Amino acid sequence: MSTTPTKGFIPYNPKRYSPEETALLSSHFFTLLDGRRSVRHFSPAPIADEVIDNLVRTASTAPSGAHKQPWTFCVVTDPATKSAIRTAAEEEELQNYSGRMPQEWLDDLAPFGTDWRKGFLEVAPCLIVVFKRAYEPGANGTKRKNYYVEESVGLACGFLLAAARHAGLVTLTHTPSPMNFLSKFLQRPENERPFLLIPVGYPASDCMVPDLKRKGLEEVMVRY
Ligand code: IYR
Repeated sequence: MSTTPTKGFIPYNPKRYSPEETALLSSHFFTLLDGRRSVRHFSPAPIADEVIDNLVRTASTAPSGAHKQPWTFCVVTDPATKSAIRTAAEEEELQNYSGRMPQEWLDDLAPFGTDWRKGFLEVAPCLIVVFKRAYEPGANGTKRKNYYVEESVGLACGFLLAAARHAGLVTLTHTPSPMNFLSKFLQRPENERPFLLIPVGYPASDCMVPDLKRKGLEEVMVRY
């Protein structure tokens, strides 16, 4: 059976695996990503530019509404910029942890041992600050629409975390709150809004993570 050629379409024939190979590959990928942990203790060891380029390339392969790719990945390795981001994030987080966050939230975070201090923002060799592009600026101040921006950028960030894990790197999915200061420090245009701040690096040699358990399949999946 052949499909009718359609203008603007090209053939797509990804490698077809046997059922056994498919089972093995799906299991291997699960094991790989099941080993991913959010990390707050980074080694300062640098990451090659080429590696970061590949992580961002991978993120940018994510599906997006009308293929608008409504994201910008700002890669920060400059120590002074990292330091300024840390200071600003800690100023906000100090207020969060000492009054702005309700007790229920603080209680929910207790197992993770987080507090207002964000040393990882300086220690991690690379901060990827992800911006969502609310719209695209057109000629004469017009605005071109983007679609499903949150979903699209969320998917791209997921791809980025998976790519980092695959390369043996660790990440933190960080949302300093509020994070408008990132737009200012990184001089982003009005159409871009900060979405996530993702420190990337190798884990510290004495890195510790909370002893979390993931939900079992029966808790997250319903078959019909
Ligand atoms: N942004 C704060 C608080 C925080 C909130 C959630 I939800 C977390 O999963 C972790 C932290 C902080 O970074 O400490």
